[in-house]
Amino acid sequence: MSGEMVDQATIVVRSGTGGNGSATFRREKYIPHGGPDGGDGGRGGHVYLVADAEVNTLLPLRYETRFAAEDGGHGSKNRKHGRNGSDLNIAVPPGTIVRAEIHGETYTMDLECPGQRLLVVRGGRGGLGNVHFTTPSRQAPRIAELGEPGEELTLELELKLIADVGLVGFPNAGKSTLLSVISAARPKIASYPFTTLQPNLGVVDVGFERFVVADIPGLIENAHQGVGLGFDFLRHIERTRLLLHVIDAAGVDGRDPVQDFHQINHELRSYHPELAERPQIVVLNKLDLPLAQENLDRLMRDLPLPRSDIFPVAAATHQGIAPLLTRVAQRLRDLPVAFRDPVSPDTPPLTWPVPEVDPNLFAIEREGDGWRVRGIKIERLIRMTNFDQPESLDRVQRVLAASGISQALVDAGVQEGDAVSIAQSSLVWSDTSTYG
Ligand SMILES: Nc1nc2c(ncn2[C@@H]2O[C@H](COP(=O)(O)OP(=O)(O)OP(=O)(O)O)[C@@H](O)[C@H]2O)c(=O)[nH]1
Ligand SMILES: [Mg+2]
Repeated sequence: MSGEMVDQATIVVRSGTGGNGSATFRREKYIPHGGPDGGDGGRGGHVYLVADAEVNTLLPLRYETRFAAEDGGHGSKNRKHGRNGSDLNIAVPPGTIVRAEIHGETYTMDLECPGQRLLVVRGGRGGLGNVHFTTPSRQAPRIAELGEPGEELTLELELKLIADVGLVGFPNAGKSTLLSVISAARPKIASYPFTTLQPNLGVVDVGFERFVVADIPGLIENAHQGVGLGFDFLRHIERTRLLLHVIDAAGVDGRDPVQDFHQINHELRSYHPELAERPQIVVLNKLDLPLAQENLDRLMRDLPLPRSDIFPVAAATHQGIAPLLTRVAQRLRDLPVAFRDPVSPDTPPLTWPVPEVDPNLFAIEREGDGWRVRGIKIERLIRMTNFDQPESLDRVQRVLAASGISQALVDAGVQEGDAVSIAQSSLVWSDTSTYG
């Protein structure tokens, strides 16, 4: 497809960080140390892309390119939970294609139907407050989790061009010539039939209005049965709102222009009855040729359309083009865009089809002179650990032991004093306490 106007944008989205859990204690009269009463942090806001039928361009996203959902509120005393951060909805036009790279893989999602939502980045979890960390041996836990950090992702957005207008007609009628005159598209033009082998799209600006025109290969008798090239391409214009029916008014190829008109409509009807019912504007082309001038009165009389929808033009010499485009823009204003059916608001959002991984799995690799531990659960724990709290460090050590990670490090040959990196943190291995 060749379309000179590409509607695209690159944005960076960030989900909210979870709120921190609280490590507070009840204050009671006469009791020096009341029990733990620190509440949990709230979840960070998610970021969604939402296909919105009211939006028809990605242009605003070229000016505002960074988006962040709200962070979760921190937990506080009296077991008070932090507020969840508000989710952020970014409106995009239906027909937007979204691309992102996640863990080195590129994913592509299609937001085609109005109302469709894509969860692009999840908000971080809220940290647990100290009420969760009491054990029989530890009645006053001075430990609470940090909120999980939000995620950042770069999104490449591209709006699929959906043709508003389809060009139909016999081969050689001048469809591609017309497209090249009304848009910046540069389709191949030649004096033999079937010059156009692939659909071309062109964007047409008329005043403040803009529409997309699709040029398809010429149709011939029995195109609907797959004769010629028409069959494959009729589907490209199935969703257009208006057809521009281009007729060689001079009959250069020796056919009668009125018969051409009926023949093409017969092919459209046979392919899809609905396609023949689509509003049409007829373009009588090649009016620069004497034969076309001779045919003109008869054509105006015999074509079963109001005169206001028949336009004599000479595409090759750019004659008669302006009133034609004004009429097309005017007709389109009253023709609704054929969106896909909207999805109901309670439909769950789409998510990236990232393969599911057991969160307990971990892997150990060398990193410089030290080691790196990877794994969903252990990385999340580390991100949510407040290393200022000695009891949090104990907790990390217990998890490392219980999950088998410590043993795996030993088996791999970890030495006293080695750096062990997990997520953004670097710990120092100590044989005596596992971690120092
Ligand atoms: N004299 C004259 N020739 C024209 C005019 N418009 C197009 N042509 C010629 O008609 C021939 C076919 O033009 P195209 O635009 O390739 O026709 P098409 O309908 O796209 O043809 P296919 O792609 O084969 O279906 C070319 O030689 C053009 O130069 C016109 O207004 N006047
Ligand atoms: Mg062509």
